[in-house]
This record gives sequence, C-alpha cells and structure tokens, in this order.
Amino acid sequence: MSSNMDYTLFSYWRSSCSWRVRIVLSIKNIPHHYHAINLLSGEQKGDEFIEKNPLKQVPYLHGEGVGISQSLAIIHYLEDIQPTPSVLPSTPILRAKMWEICEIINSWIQPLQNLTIINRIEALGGNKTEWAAEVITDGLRAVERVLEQVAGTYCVGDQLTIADACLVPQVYNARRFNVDLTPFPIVSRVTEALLALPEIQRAAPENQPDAVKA
Ligand SMILES: N[C@@H](CCC(=O)N[C@@H](CS)C(=O)NCC(=O)O)C(=O)O
Repeated sequence: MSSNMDYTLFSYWRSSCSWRVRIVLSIKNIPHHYHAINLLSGEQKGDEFIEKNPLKQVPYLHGEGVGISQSLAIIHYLEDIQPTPSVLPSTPILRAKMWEICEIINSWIQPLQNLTIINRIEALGGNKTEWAAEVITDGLRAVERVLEQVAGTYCVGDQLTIADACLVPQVYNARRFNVDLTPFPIVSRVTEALLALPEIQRAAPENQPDAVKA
C-alpha cells in the first residue's frame, strides 16, 4: 500500500453506494478519515462538493492528491493498492458472475431508486415507495437467479467479494421500501450471514459518525 496514504471518504451514513466502499475499506482494514455529506440537507449540491463531483453524489474518495467518484471505481482502486485480502474471486468465471451481481445492483436497481429519481417520480405524480419497491423486486429476482448458480456462505462461494459489498446495502434499502424478501431465500440467507460479520457491522449506517439515532 502507498506509504504516504491519507484517505478521506466523503459519505452519508444511509447512502448504499458509500456503504459498499465502507465495507471494502473495512474488509481490507484500510485507515481513512470520514467526511459526512448530508444528502437530506442538500450538502451534495453545494459549490464545494460539486467541485469534487459534478454528479452531486457520494461516495467520493480523496487520496494521493486526487479524488475518485463512483463506488466501483473506488473499490477497484482499493483492491489495487491493497490486494489482500482480495475481494475478487479467483477464477474468471466466478469473477464474471460476481460482476453480474454487482452490475444488476449498480446499473439497474440502485440508480432507479436513488433519492433524486424517487423525488422526481413523486413530483411527476407517481408513488415513490411503490416505484422503488418494484425496481428492487425486479432486480433482486435477477440477483437470486445468479446466486442459485454461485452462492456459498456468501454471494460467490465462501469468500467475501464486491458482490457482498453491493448486496448488503441493497437489501437494507429493500427493507426500507417494504419489499417482500420471501421469494428470495438465498438473498436473505447470504445477507444474514454477512450481517453477522464484524467487518460488515463496522461499515453499517448506524455505526457511522453522522448516523441519526432514532
Ligand atoms: N454510481 C454511483 C451512484 C452514486 C449515488 O447514487 N449516490 C447516491 C447515494 S447512494 C447519492 O449521492 N445521491 C444524492 C442525490 O440523489 O441527491 C456510485 O456507485 O457511486
């Protein structure tokens, strides 16, 4: 790992994409600072943050004099700077299946139920909760299919991978939107196994400095 490393993660406690990065930072035990960006008060839309990420989104990782947006790009970088423990499966086919899970979540489910989008759905007269529940259900059905092929204790066999970092936050959002998880027994079982791990618990929303206690 780079010796002059001084990383800052810009994150929001309930951001599922920030949570993905927090999980990988935790699995790899990479020291970093935490800088909270309050998405509900619109801090991501302030000039200072737009300068970092014009898409007005977290996560954003600053280190080595540069900033990186996009959770999967950040995770790739973390894997490169600290390859052990690896969050990539060891064979090409399992790596492909892992990316399949990641992309279903990263490119289909999450963008369609992101804060900006569901607020827009509501502004256009739609029901944001129903919308989010529908896209999450569709996506998790596809994830369940892949898990039937490759899951072990975790998403891909018994190794913690990037798919696990994507799944846990997405299931949390599924619960927030009252999605019925009964049709997805492997998603449910794997998530429970992951939530029992200290490295996953450390990254959980309620354990972040900006968590709002109920
Ligand atoms: N593809 C991006 C998505 C990032 C994203 O959607 N971030 C959400 C939180 S999970 C956000 O900052 N939303 C702010 C908003 O919609 O105003 C990634 O993987 O990092």
